[in-house]
Amino acid sequence: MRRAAIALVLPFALAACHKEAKVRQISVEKAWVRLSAVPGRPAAAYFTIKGGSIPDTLVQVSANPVATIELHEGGKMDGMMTMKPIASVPIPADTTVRFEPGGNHAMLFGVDPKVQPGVKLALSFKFATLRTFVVAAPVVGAADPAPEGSGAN
Ligand SMILES: [Cu+2]
Repeated sequence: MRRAAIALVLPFALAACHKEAKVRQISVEKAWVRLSAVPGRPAAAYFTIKGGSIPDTLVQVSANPVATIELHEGGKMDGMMTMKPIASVPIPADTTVRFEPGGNHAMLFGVDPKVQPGVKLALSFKFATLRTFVVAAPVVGAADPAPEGSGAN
């Protein structure tokens, strides 16, 4: 008798628990890649990271057809575009962090020539929590506008 009562109560308890523990996960959106005008020169990747309920840190971006990808901090000094490599990028909780032209970006060195405008490049994003996302990033040419819906046009 007692056992049956517990069995009845348990599903409700689990449901309530589930609701309260609803944690928003970090997400990577609107990723895209712009190739260099000069073959063999590095390409740049842009994307938007939406922080989850728990702070995290972007530590690596990688892709199979790319030899090396560095995170770069972009800025301006004396009217000139500048950039420098950064080891990681903190993603505070509930904060949107944008990597966009003129600002922070990922720099793609040694891009396989088969990566051409119109294809999608599978970019892998690794976070300090070991969470990893793979996002299909549309590739555009150097003079092309940013892809529709990328937030950069
Ligand atoms: Cu750069």
